[in-house]
Amino acid sequence: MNASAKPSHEELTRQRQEHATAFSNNALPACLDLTLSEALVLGLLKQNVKIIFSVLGHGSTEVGEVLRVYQQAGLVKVYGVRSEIEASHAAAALRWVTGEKAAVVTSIGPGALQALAASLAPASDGIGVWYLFGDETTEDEGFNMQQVPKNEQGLFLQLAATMGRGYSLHTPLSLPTALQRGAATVDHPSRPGPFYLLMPMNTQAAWLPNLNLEELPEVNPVSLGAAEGDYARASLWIREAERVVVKVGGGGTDAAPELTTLLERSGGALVHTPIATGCIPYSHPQNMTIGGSKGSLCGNFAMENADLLIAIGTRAVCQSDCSRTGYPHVKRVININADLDDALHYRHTLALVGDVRRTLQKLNQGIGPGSADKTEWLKTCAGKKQAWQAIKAERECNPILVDDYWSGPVLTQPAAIRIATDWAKKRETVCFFDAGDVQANGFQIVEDEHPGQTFTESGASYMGFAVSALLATGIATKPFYALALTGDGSFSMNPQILIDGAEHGARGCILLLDNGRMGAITGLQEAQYGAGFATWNTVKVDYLAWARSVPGVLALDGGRTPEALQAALDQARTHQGLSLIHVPVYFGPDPLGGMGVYGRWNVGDWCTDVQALRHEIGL
Ligand SMILES: Cc1ncc(C[n+]2csc(CCOP(=O)(O)OP(=O)(O)O)c2C)c(N)n1
Ligand SMILES: [Mg+2]
Repeated sequence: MNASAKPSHEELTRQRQEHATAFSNNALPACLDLTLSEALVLGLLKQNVKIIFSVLGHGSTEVGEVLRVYQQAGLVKVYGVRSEIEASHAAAALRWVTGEKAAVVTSIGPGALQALAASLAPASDGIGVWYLFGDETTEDEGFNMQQVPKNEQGLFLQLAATMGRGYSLHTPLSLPTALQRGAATVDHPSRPGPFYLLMPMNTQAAWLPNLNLEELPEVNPVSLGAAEGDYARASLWIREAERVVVKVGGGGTDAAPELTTLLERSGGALVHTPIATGCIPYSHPQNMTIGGSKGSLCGNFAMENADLLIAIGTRAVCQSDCSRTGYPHVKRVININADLDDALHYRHTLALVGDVRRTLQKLNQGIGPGSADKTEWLKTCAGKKQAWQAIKAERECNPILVDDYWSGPVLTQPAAIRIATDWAKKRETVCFFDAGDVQANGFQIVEDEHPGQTFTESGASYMGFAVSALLATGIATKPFYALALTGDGSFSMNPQILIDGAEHGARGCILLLDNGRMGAITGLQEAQYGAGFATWNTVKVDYLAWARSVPGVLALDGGRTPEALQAALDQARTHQGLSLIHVPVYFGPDPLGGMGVYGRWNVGDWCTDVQALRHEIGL
């Protein structure tokens, strides 16, 4: 095929339409004349990236124009939204819940920086998302508006590459390599993450004559194998231990059968991180539920008293191991992780580096049935789980407290969350949790029987994630219904969802638990310094009026009793689109207003003691 010069605008559009049709019919020629932006879109399509969340700007109009033509041809679907943060959260939620890939397309500068900030969520939770950011021109003719205002090169790339992996399309023909790096990041077999493709404004429209399309990478699924390791020694350690705790993080969420066998064969008590809720059924007698800085009575008991830790797919975030003070009596660690650094995190470790499920299968074989009897340990743990259930039941029986801000009796957060999550469970509704007390009470309360019931963005704990995640519900190839449990603080960070959710067919309900404050932080301030500061408002916002102002959004008062909340949830579910239920909730010193704290945390004025303990333990 003869390479041509770049054609006129009309001809370019016609050619793009022709390419799109040929792509649909699997009839593209081996080589094409096209712009870098079109090649990029074709490359993403070859990677199965068809969903785009965007806030376009002057830094991304060229790629936007290609997307317009490709959307007309039915190959991509572009959702123009009102905040890059919301766009990023929606893309992350879509991948997390359904596995479908998406790209976030922004302009240069503030738009890219907002998306970069939000990408802390997929970076922390291990979710593969593409980011396409407009970037400064490569000829350095002078400052570009919105670039980082320094006379230096590639500063956005430096920023992005600090968060994840990035690539600048500085040289157009590096595109195939850029796409391959992106695929390896976004589809990484054990720890996917965000990939940032920086698109300089002057290369987006660069003409690539006769581009060999073979160079654009295919999807290439890769799986890891079981760890090579000393399984005999691991089995011996398990036999010799008296009190085994099995700690499961996000990397262990799809290993229920293997975890169950491990529990049978090791006599261990399982404790999980917030993200791994449902890794085995809550009702399993050896499931001690959540453990960590906030934790639970039984989960933290198991961690506190164990002498052997089997860590599985966890990167030991402060919240989950009490800032490295969570296992004061652990003498040995068996650490199963695909990441070497994570596997070697603790001392006295036997690291098994490989795929979690396959490694567990080998370990289970190694231990064999009937070799470890830890009846006493499991009996004590079961007693603690009973005590934890009693704490929960007490809150269920006392759902209403008198509150200062609301000048009267209102529901407590634990009661409202319990009602809502029970309701969701019965209706196979996915629950997203936003940051704050809502999130912490939430992961203490939920009783998931399998993964995929609760999505609690606890990696970055990014306020506004849950409500923005609702955007994914109507966009997914198989749409789903979801409940976003959020606080007044978190919802106010991303209220765009009301407009974008209505516009793009979200199916879900925002359950807004309003305590007129950023309660989690007031709570911390009071616990550490005896006084809250700058974490509340005195104005009472009419959130129902916000919801009512958007056509198609159903606004419901959730009331002040369990019955009223139930009724509102039922009514919300009959609505096809997006709804918002406003529930005033209690904030105050009454222990029935929260679920309690069972662990330690290296923050504020607790640091001296927590750090001293960490060094004393020396794990
Ligand atoms: C974007 C962002 N900013 C700040 C924080 C720190 N932070 C964590 S929870 C929280 C307060 C949450 O308030 P709200 O959503 O009302 O929930 P509540 O604790 O009152 O239940 C803050 C400020 C955060 N996690 N995310
Ligand atoms: Mg609040």
